Amino acid sequence: MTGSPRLPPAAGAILRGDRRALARAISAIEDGDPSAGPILRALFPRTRGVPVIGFAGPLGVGKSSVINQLVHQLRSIGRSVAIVAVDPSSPFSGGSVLGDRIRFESRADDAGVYFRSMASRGAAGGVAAATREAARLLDAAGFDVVLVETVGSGQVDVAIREIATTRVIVLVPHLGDEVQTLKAGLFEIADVFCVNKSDLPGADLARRDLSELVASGPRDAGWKPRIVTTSTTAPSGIADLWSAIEAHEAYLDSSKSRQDGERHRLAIEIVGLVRDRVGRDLTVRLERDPALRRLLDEVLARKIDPRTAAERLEPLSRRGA
Ligand SMILES: Nc1nc2c(ncn2[C@@H]2O[C@H](COP(=O)(O)OP(=O)(O)OP(=O)(O)O)[C@@H](O)[C@H]2O)c(=O)[nH]1
Ligand SMILES: [Mg+2]
Repeated sequence: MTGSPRLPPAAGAILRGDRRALARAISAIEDGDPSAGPILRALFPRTRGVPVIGFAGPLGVGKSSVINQLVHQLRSIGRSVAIVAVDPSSPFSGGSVLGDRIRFESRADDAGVYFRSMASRGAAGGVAAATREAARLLDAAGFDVVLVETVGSGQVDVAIREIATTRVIVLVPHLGDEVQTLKAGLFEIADVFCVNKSDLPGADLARRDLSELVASGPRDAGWKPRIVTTSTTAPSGIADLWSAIEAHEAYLDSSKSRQDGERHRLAIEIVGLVRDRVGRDLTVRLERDPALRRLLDEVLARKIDPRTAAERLEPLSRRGA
């Protein structure tokens, strides 16, 4: 497989560990720049399917702090690691909310650590799709593990379902409202619960609440979410967290789940790409194609409603294709 004659130079550079080529390619993905396409295409066969560990949870619970500690842990056992911080660049989320959010330690001297933040400026399919493609480049570039932090909660958190092989939900003692959030969606995506800030009171109680939630979950599931307690101030529990993550990764391998999960994520990705492309084409044609323009005129004149127009648009657009 080596020495493929048509490997684009940027792809070759990424395989050789060139950080600047990697950074440029990720920016191209982020910007929706078509130059990313040939690089992704060339590198896809070189990806190994490394673990992608997603971290989600409410604002300020210590996701970045935990990841920083995990990076130390991974380096101490000789694993290289890439960290992707997903920031949807939404005005409703982001760094200024808490003021004191932790930044990832820059480790420019360590070739085994790479940090990158991702926004969704022009990326096809949004920030989740861009993050997935970036993780793939990081895999091809040789990193052993990819850690993904989603900033904020809601839609982007749920997006880790479509990217990560193991999902860690980070919480703090005094779950209260958070348990409600969990019930509303995060709970069903958790493979590992990390109760962080265990130096604060209430960690044991939080752990017990979570155990009850886990116990009341689906009986026949092959994997019961693990619960670990961590602190990053006087670091503790980080090795346990990594063990829980590795246990889940091992479970994926021992069951058919890794392949099934990958199949499912690939299906979502491919459908998303088609939807994106068809959507873009249709938007252009709706404005230019006379038959499609007439349809839009009818909606404007309140003769038909948008749903009816969508139903008619499908066959009309196919006829013109
Ligand atoms: N007491 C205590 N504070 C912690 C711990 N871990 C993180 N913090 C503090 O919690 C605050 C938020 O930490 P971050 O790591 O930025 O949390 P985050 O979840 O990444 O925050 P966002 O990305 O903004 O959602 C900082 O002030 C940290 O110092 C911990 O184990 N114990
Ligand atoms: Mg953070």
